[in-house]
Amino acid sequence: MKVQSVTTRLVDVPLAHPIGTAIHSIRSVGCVLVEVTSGDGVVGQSYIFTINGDRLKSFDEMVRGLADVAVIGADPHDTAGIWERLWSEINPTGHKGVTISAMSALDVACWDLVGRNLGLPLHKLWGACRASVPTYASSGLWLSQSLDELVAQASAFVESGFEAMKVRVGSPRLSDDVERVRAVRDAVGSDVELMVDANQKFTAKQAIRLGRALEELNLGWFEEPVPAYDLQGHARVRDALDTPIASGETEYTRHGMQAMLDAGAADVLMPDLQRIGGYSEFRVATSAAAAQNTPVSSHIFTEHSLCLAGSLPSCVTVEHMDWFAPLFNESMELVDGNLVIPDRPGHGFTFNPEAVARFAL
Ligand code: SMN
Ligand code: MG
Repeated sequence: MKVQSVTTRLVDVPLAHPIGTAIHSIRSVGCVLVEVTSGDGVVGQSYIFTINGDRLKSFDEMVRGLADVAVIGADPHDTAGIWERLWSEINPTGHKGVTISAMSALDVACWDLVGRNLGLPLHKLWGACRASVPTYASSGLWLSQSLDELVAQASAFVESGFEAMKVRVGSPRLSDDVERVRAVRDAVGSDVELMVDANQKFTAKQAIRLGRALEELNLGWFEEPVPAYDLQGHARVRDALDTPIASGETEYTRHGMQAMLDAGAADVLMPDLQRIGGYSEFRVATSAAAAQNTPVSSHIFTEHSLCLAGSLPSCVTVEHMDWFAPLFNESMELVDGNLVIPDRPGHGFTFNPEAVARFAL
Protein backbone atom coordinates (compact mmCIF):
# COMPACT_ATOMS: atom_id res chain seq x y z
CA MET A 1 0.00 0.00 0.00
CA LYS A 2 1.24 3.50 -0.83
CA VAL A 3 0.09 6.99 0.10
CA GLN A 4 -1.20 8.71 -3.02
CA SER A 5 -2.11 12.14 -1.66
CA VAL A 6 -1.96 14.35 1.40
CA THR A 7 -4.49 17.18 1.38
CA THR A 8 -5.05 19.97 3.85
CA ARG A 9 -8.00 22.27 4.55
CA LEU A 10 -8.03 25.29 6.83
CA VAL A 11 -10.96 25.94 9.16
CA ASP A 12 -11.66 28.29 12.04
CA VAL A 13 -13.97 26.96 14.75
CA PRO A 14 -15.38 29.68 17.03
CA LEU A 15 -15.66 29.02 20.77
CA ALA A 16 -19.09 29.48 22.35
CA HIS A 17 -17.64 32.42 24.36
CA PRO A 18 -14.24 34.11 24.24
CA ILE A 19 -12.11 32.87 27.13
CA GLY A 20 -8.95 33.87 28.96
CA THR A 21 -6.22 32.10 30.91
CA ALA A 22 -3.23 33.73 32.60
CA ILE A 23 -1.52 33.92 29.18
CA HIS A 24 -4.15 33.31 26.47
CA SER A 25 -7.14 35.16 24.98
CA ILE A 26 -9.02 32.67 22.84
CA ARG A 27 -11.96 33.35 20.49
CA SER A 28 -11.54 30.44 18.11
CA VAL A 29 -9.34 27.54 17.16
CA GLY A 30 -7.94 27.63 13.63
CA CYS A 31 -7.16 24.13 12.38
CA VAL A 32 -5.24 22.54 9.55
CA LEU A 33 -7.27 19.42 8.74
CA VAL A 34 -5.10 16.75 7.18
CA GLU A 35 -6.23 13.84 5.03
CA VAL A 36 -3.83 11.11 3.91
CA THR A 37 -5.24 8.87 1.17
CA SER A 38 -3.80 5.58 -0.06
CA GLY A 39 -3.81 4.45 -3.69
CA ASP A 40 -6.75 2.17 -2.98
CA GLY A 41 -8.77 4.96 -1.42
CA VAL A 42 -8.35 4.38 2.33
CA VAL A 43 -8.25 7.68 4.23
CA GLY A 44 -6.60 8.76 7.49
CA GLN A 45 -7.41 12.08 9.16
CA SER A 46 -5.86 14.41 11.73
CA TYR A 47 -5.68 18.08 12.66
CA ILE A 48 -3.35 20.55 14.31
CA PHE A 49 -4.42 24.00 15.45
CA THR A 50 -3.39 27.47 16.48
CA ILE A 51 -5.21 29.72 18.93
CA ASN A 52 -7.42 32.18 16.99
CA GLY A 53 -5.93 30.72 13.79
CA ASP A 54 -2.81 32.86 14.25
CA ARG A 55 -0.13 32.05 11.66
CA LEU A 56 -2.05 28.95 10.63
CA LYS A 57 -0.68 29.11 7.10
CA SER A 58 2.84 28.37 8.31
CA PHE A 59 1.54 25.12 9.85
CA ASP A 60 -0.20 24.25 6.58
CA GLU A 61 2.95 24.94 4.60
CA MET A 62 5.03 22.75 6.92
CA VAL A 63 2.55 19.84 6.74
CA ARG A 64 2.48 19.93 2.94
CA GLY A 65 6.24 20.36 2.65
CA LEU A 66 6.99 17.44 4.97
CA ALA A 67 4.34 15.27 3.31
CA ASP A 68 6.22 15.65 0.03
CA VAL A 69 9.46 14.56 1.69
CA ALA A 70 8.39 11.38 3.48
CA VAL A 71 4.70 10.52 3.24
CA ILE A 72 3.56 10.68 -0.37
CA GLY A 73 4.64 7.45 -2.02
CA ALA A 74 5.47 5.78 1.31
CA ASP A 75 3.69 2.78 2.80
CA PRO A 76 1.53 4.39 5.55
CA HIS A 77 2.18 1.36 7.78
CA ASP A 78 5.84 2.47 7.96
CA THR A 79 5.09 5.05 10.64
CA ALA A 80 8.45 4.64 12.39
CA GLY A 81 10.38 4.98 9.14
CA ILE A 82 8.39 8.08 8.15
CA TRP A 83 9.03 9.58 11.58
CA GLU A 84 12.79 8.97 11.38
CA ARG A 85 13.00 10.39 7.86
CA LEU A 86 11.22 13.56 8.96
CA TRP A 87 13.25 13.90 12.18
CA SER A 88 16.37 13.97 10.06
CA GLU A 89 14.79 16.34 7.52
CA ILE A 90 13.88 18.98 10.14
CA ASN A 91 17.33 19.06 11.74
CA PRO A 92 18.29 22.41 10.15
CA THR A 93 14.91 23.99 10.99
CA GLY A 94 14.61 22.71 14.54
CA HIS A 95 13.11 19.91 16.63
CA LYS A 96 10.43 21.99 18.35
CA GLY A 97 7.48 24.08 17.23
CA VAL A 98 5.92 24.08 13.76
CA THR A 99 8.10 21.24 12.47
CA ILE A 100 7.03 18.83 15.20
CA SER A 101 3.38 19.92 14.97
CA ALA A 102 3.41 19.11 11.26
CA MET A 103 5.05 15.74 11.94
CA SER A 104 2.34 15.05 14.52
CA ALA A 105 -0.40 15.71 11.99
CA LEU A 106 1.18 13.36 9.47
CA ASP A 107 1.88 10.64 12.04
CA VAL A 108 -1.68 10.69 13.43
CA ALA A 109 -3.24 10.63 9.95
CA CYS A 110 -1.02 7.71 8.87
CA TRP A 111 -1.92 5.73 12.00
CA ASP A 112 -5.62 6.45 11.43
CA LEU A 113 -5.25 5.18 7.87
CA VAL A 114 -3.53 2.02 9.16
CA GLY A 115 -6.31 1.36 11.66
CA ARG A 116 -9.00 1.96 9.09
CA ASN A 117 -7.21 -0.22 6.54
CA LEU A 118 -7.01 -3.11 9.03
CA GLY A 119 -10.51 -2.44 10.35
CA LEU A 120 -9.15 -2.10 13.90
CA PRO A 121 -9.45 0.62 16.55
CA LEU A 122 -5.93 1.87 17.25
CA HIS A 123 -5.97 0.93 20.94
CA LYS A 124 -6.69 -2.68 19.91
CA LEU A 125 -3.93 -2.55 17.29
CA TRP A 126 -1.42 -1.29 19.86
CA GLY A 127 -2.69 -3.63 22.60
CA ALA A 128 -5.65 -2.41 24.61
CA CYS A 129 -5.69 -2.03 28.39
CA ARG A 130 -9.12 -0.49 29.06
CA ALA A 131 -12.49 0.30 27.50
CA SER A 132 -12.93 3.71 29.14
CA VAL A 133 -10.76 6.28 30.88
CA PRO A 134 -11.34 8.82 33.66
CA THR A 135 -11.71 12.37 32.41
CA TYR A 136 -12.07 15.87 33.79
CA ALA A 137 -14.10 18.80 32.52
CA SER A 138 -11.83 21.45 31.09
CA SER A 139 -13.98 23.48 28.67
CA GLY A 140 -14.70 26.04 31.36
CA LEU A 141 -13.75 27.52 34.74
CA TRP A 142 -11.57 30.10 33.00
CA LEU A 143 -9.73 32.95 34.63
CA SER A 144 -11.86 35.37 32.60
CA GLN A 145 -15.07 34.20 34.31
CA SER A 146 -16.70 35.86 37.31
CA LEU A 147 -17.07 34.04 40.62
CA ASP A 148 -20.79 33.50 39.96
CA GLU A 149 -20.07 32.13 36.49
CA LEU A 150 -17.48 29.75 37.93
CA VAL A 151 -19.86 28.36 40.51
CA ALA A 152 -22.69 27.95 37.99
CA GLN A 153 -20.43 26.21 35.50
CA ALA A 154 -18.91 23.87 38.11
CA SER A 155 -22.41 22.78 39.14
CA ALA A 156 -23.37 22.31 35.48
CA PHE A 157 -20.33 20.09 34.95
CA VAL A 158 -21.40 17.88 37.86
CA GLU A 159 -24.94 17.73 36.48
CA SER A 160 -23.67 16.62 33.09
CA GLY A 161 -21.81 13.69 34.70
CA PHE A 162 -18.25 14.91 35.28
CA GLU A 163 -16.54 13.76 38.46
CA ALA A 164 -13.45 15.96 38.04
CA MET A 165 -12.76 19.44 36.67
CA LYS A 166 -9.99 22.02 36.29
CA VAL A 167 -10.04 25.65 37.44
CA ARG A 168 -7.67 28.22 35.90
CA VAL A 169 -5.77 30.37 38.38
CA GLY A 170 -3.30 33.22 38.00
CA SER A 171 -5.24 36.21 39.35
CA PRO A 172 -3.18 39.30 40.20
CA ARG A 173 -4.13 38.81 43.87
CA LEU A 174 -3.47 35.45 45.53
CA SER A 175 -6.54 35.88 47.71
CA ASP A 176 -8.73 36.05 44.57
CA ASP A 177 -7.42 32.71 43.31
CA VAL A 178 -8.03 31.14 46.72
CA GLU A 179 -11.55 32.57 46.89
CA ARG A 180 -12.38 31.32 43.38
CA VAL A 181 -11.12 27.78 43.91
CA ARG A 182 -12.77 27.59 47.34
CA ALA A 183 -16.09 28.70 45.82
CA VAL A 184 -15.85 25.90 43.25
CA ARG A 185 -14.92 23.36 45.95
CA ASP A 186 -17.92 24.48 48.03
CA ALA A 187 -20.20 24.21 45.00
CA VAL A 188 -19.15 20.69 43.95
CA GLY A 189 -18.43 19.10 47.33
CA SER A 190 -15.54 16.94 48.45
CA ASP A 191 -16.21 13.94 46.16
CA VAL A 192 -15.41 15.80 42.95
CA GLU A 193 -11.73 15.95 42.00
CA LEU A 194 -10.52 19.51 41.47
CA MET A 195 -7.35 20.57 39.70
CA VAL A 196 -5.92 24.05 39.10
CA ASP A 197 -3.89 25.33 36.14
CA ALA A 198 -1.77 28.50 36.44
CA ASN A 199 -0.63 28.49 32.79
CA GLN A 200 2.96 29.35 33.81
CA LYS A 201 1.97 32.59 35.52
CA PHE A 202 4.03 32.45 38.70
CA THR A 203 7.54 32.51 40.03
CA ALA A 204 8.38 29.46 42.15
CA LYS A 205 7.95 31.50 45.37
CA GLN A 206 4.54 32.80 44.28
CA ALA A 207 3.44 29.32 43.26
CA ILE A 208 4.51 27.82 46.58
CA ARG A 209 2.61 30.50 48.47
CA LEU A 210 -0.56 29.88 46.44
CA GLY A 211 -0.10 26.10 46.56
CA ARG A 212 0.14 26.21 50.37
CA ALA A 213 -3.01 28.31 50.60
CA LEU A 214 -4.85 25.81 48.37
CA GLU A 215 -3.51 22.69 50.07
CA GLU A 216 -6.57 22.36 52.35
CA LEU A 217 -8.83 22.16 49.28
CA ASN A 218 -7.36 18.76 48.45
CA LEU A 219 -6.49 19.37 44.79
CA GLY A 220 -5.77 16.58 42.31
CA TRP A 221 -2.91 18.64 40.89
CA PHE A 222 -1.41 22.12 40.44
CA GLU A 223 -0.62 22.50 36.72
CA GLU A 224 2.11 24.60 35.08
CA PRO A 225 2.80 26.63 38.23
CA VAL A 226 5.84 28.36 36.67
CA PRO A 227 7.13 29.03 33.12
CA ALA A 228 7.53 25.86 31.07
CA TYR A 229 11.28 26.39 30.68
CA ASP A 230 11.82 26.69 34.45
CA LEU A 231 12.30 23.02 35.28
CA GLN A 232 14.17 23.78 38.51
CA GLY A 233 11.30 26.06 39.55
CA HIS A 234 8.84 23.22 38.90
CA ALA A 235 10.95 20.93 41.09
CA ARG A 236 11.11 23.50 43.89
CA VAL A 237 7.34 23.91 43.88
CA ARG A 238 6.89 20.16 43.75
CA ASP A 239 9.19 19.62 46.74
CA ALA A 240 7.46 22.30 48.78
CA LEU A 241 3.88 21.05 48.34
CA ASP A 242 1.91 17.89 49.07
CA THR A 243 -0.33 18.70 46.07
CA PRO A 244 0.95 16.88 42.95
CA ILE A 245 2.43 18.99 40.15
CA ALA A 246 1.28 18.40 36.55
CA SER A 247 3.07 19.85 33.55
CA GLY A 248 4.40 19.12 30.09
CA GLU A 249 1.77 20.45 27.65
CA THR A 250 4.30 23.01 26.36
CA GLU A 251 7.13 20.51 25.82
CA TYR A 252 8.06 18.75 22.59
CA THR A 253 8.95 15.11 21.92
CA ARG A 254 10.52 12.47 24.13
CA HIS A 255 13.46 14.83 24.73
CA GLY A 256 11.30 17.51 26.36
CA MET A 257 9.59 14.92 28.53
CA GLN A 258 12.93 13.36 29.48
CA ALA A 259 14.26 16.75 30.58
CA MET A 260 11.22 17.15 32.84
CA LEU A 261 11.73 13.67 34.27
CA ASP A 262 15.45 14.32 34.84
CA ALA A 263 14.65 17.56 36.68
CA GLY A 264 11.98 15.94 38.84
CA ALA A 265 9.66 18.64 37.51
CA ALA A 266 6.27 16.95 37.75
CA ASP A 267 4.24 14.16 39.31
CA VAL A 268 2.04 13.89 36.20
CA LEU A 269 3.26 14.60 32.66
CA MET A 270 0.77 16.06 30.19
CA PRO A 271 1.86 15.33 26.62
CA ASP A 272 -0.07 17.29 24.02
CA LEU A 273 -0.64 15.25 20.86
CA GLN A 274 0.40 18.12 18.58
CA ARG A 275 3.50 19.16 20.50
CA ILE A 276 4.72 15.71 21.48
CA GLY A 277 4.99 14.57 17.85
CA GLY A 278 1.91 12.43 17.21
CA TYR A 279 0.86 8.96 18.35
CA SER A 280 4.28 7.38 17.78
CA GLU A 281 6.14 9.86 19.96
CA PHE A 282 3.36 10.06 22.58
CA ARG A 283 3.79 6.33 23.12
CA VAL A 284 7.58 6.59 23.37
CA ALA A 285 7.42 9.48 25.86
CA THR A 286 4.79 7.73 27.98
CA SER A 287 6.96 4.60 28.22
CA ALA A 288 9.93 6.69 29.38
CA ALA A 289 7.74 8.33 32.03
CA ALA A 290 6.30 4.98 33.13
CA ALA A 291 9.83 3.68 33.67
CA GLN A 292 10.15 6.42 36.30
CA ASN A 293 6.74 5.67 37.77
CA THR A 294 5.31 8.93 36.38
CA PRO A 295 1.78 8.79 34.96
CA VAL A 296 0.58 10.88 32.04
CA SER A 297 -2.64 12.74 31.30
CA SER A 298 -3.28 13.81 27.71
CA HIS A 299 -3.56 17.54 26.99
CA ILE A 300 -6.65 18.64 24.96
CA PHE A 301 -7.04 16.72 21.60
CA THR A 302 -9.59 14.67 23.54
CA GLU A 303 -11.15 12.75 20.64
CA HIS A 304 -7.81 11.79 19.15
CA SER A 305 -6.19 10.92 22.50
CA LEU A 306 -8.73 8.28 23.52
CA CYS A 307 -6.99 5.50 21.56
CA LEU A 308 -3.75 6.36 23.38
CA ALA A 309 -5.46 6.21 26.77
CA GLY A 310 -6.99 2.88 25.74
CA SER A 311 -3.57 1.35 25.18
CA LEU A 312 -1.32 3.06 27.75
CA PRO A 313 -1.87 1.81 31.32
CA SER A 314 -0.02 4.79 32.82
CA CYS A 315 -2.39 7.30 31.20
CA VAL A 316 -4.48 8.07 34.26
CA THR A 317 -6.91 10.60 32.81
CA VAL A 318 -7.69 12.58 29.65
CA GLU A 319 -8.57 16.26 29.53
CA HIS A 320 -12.11 16.77 28.22
CA MET A 321 -12.12 19.79 25.90
CA ASP A 322 -15.13 20.30 23.63
CA TRP A 323 -13.62 22.89 21.27
CA PHE A 324 -13.13 20.53 18.34
CA ALA A 325 -16.32 18.46 18.76
CA PRO A 326 -18.24 20.46 16.08
CA LEU A 327 -15.79 19.13 13.45
CA PHE A 328 -16.64 15.46 13.93
CA ASN A 329 -19.44 13.13 12.85
CA GLU A 330 -19.03 11.14 16.09
CA SER A 331 -19.44 12.35 19.67
CA MET A 332 -17.44 11.52 22.77
CA GLU A 333 -19.39 9.36 25.23
CA LEU A 334 -19.26 10.15 28.96
CA VAL A 335 -20.33 7.30 31.25
CA ASP A 336 -19.92 7.47 35.05
CA GLY A 337 -17.29 10.20 34.78
CA ASN A 338 -15.28 8.20 32.22
CA LEU A 339 -14.91 8.62 28.47
CA VAL A 340 -15.54 5.52 26.38
CA ILE A 341 -12.67 4.50 24.09
CA PRO A 342 -14.39 4.18 20.71
CA ASP A 343 -14.36 0.74 19.09
CA ARG A 344 -14.49 2.22 15.59
CA PRO A 345 -11.48 1.68 13.26
CA GLY A 346 -8.51 4.03 13.49
CA HIS A 347 -8.88 6.75 16.12
CA GLY A 348 -12.61 6.54 15.59
CA PHE A 349 -13.47 10.12 14.61
CA THR A 350 -14.21 11.42 11.11
CA PHE A 351 -14.58 15.00 9.91
CA ASN A 352 -18.12 16.09 9.12
CA PRO A 353 -18.05 17.59 5.60
CA GLU A 354 -20.85 20.07 6.35
CA ALA A 355 -19.03 21.35 9.43
CA VAL A 356 -15.79 21.59 7.50
CA ALA A 357 -17.54 23.64 4.79
CA ARG A 358 -19.19 25.86 7.40
CA PHE A 359 -15.92 26.65 9.20
CA ALA A 360 -13.74 26.83 6.07
CA LEU A 361 -11.29 29.72 5.84
C1 SMN B 1 -4.93 25.33 27.89
C2 SMN B 1 -5.30 24.49 26.89
C3 SMN B 1 -5.40 24.95 25.59
C4 SMN B 1 -5.15 26.24 25.30
C5 SMN B 1 -4.78 27.07 26.29
C6 SMN B 1 -4.66 26.61 27.59
C7 SMN B 1 -4.73 24.88 29.31
C8 SMN B 1 -5.14 23.46 29.61
O1 SMN B 1 -3.40 25.02 29.70
O2 SMN B 1 -4.30 22.73 30.07
O3 SMN B 1 -6.29 23.15 29.40
MG1 MG C 1 -2.69 23.55 31.07
